[in-house]
Amino acid sequence: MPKGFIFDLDGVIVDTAKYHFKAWQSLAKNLQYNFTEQDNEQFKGVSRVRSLELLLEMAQYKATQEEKEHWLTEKNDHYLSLISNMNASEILPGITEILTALKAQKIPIALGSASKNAKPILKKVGLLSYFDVLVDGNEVAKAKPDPEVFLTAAKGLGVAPENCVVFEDALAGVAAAKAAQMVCVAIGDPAILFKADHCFASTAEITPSFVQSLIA
Ligand code: B16
Ligand code: MG
Repeated sequence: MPKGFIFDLDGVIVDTAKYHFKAWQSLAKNLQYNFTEQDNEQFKGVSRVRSLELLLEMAQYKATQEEKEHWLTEKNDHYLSLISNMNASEILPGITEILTALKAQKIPIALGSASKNAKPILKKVGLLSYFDVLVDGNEVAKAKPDPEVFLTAAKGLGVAPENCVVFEDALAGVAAAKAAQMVCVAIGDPAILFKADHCFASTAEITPSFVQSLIA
């Protein structure tokens, strides 16, 4: 059976969550809201628009459509300035080795991310050429936990969903992968990501033999 591998971006390939956090935090200041790291957990894997809605709920602020559009642009501009100097040193441990091993075995690889900035980030860290298919926030109508992002990626790879393996760090992403009938490898807290088939505390713990067992 041909296999396909699908990777989430933020929290799996690179840790851009810290940059999203800074950008949301400075926006929250305008709303007199003290945005914490704990609040930021709820934003992982969640679209930009939905993240702003969550922030407005937290700050108990009723914004006009115009304000929302202004803040979405402001947040993204700030985020883009924060990631402008990203490079290969920000790739999470073991990820380049996994991608290299898959490529050597001609296993097709896709990105399945909620981010609209996924392609420039992959370019900056030098991983773009590993990916046969990119599905990101620009391509999908329904955000995770809807399975659309991963089903579109599987289609692009030409691999049946049940033969796809998804690497995810967010609760919504794990739910999306399981709704797509895919094998899900989670990175993070097993108590939170318990719906995944396998869970590792960090990417550094994923061994080459484990990756081989997913291919076999
Ligand atoms: P952008 P992922 C997600 O990436 C992030 O986890 C989430 O925090 C962010 O709001 C979302 O992308 C949208 O990102 O503002 O760049 O379009 O984890 O799905 O790779
Ligand atoms: Mg993620």
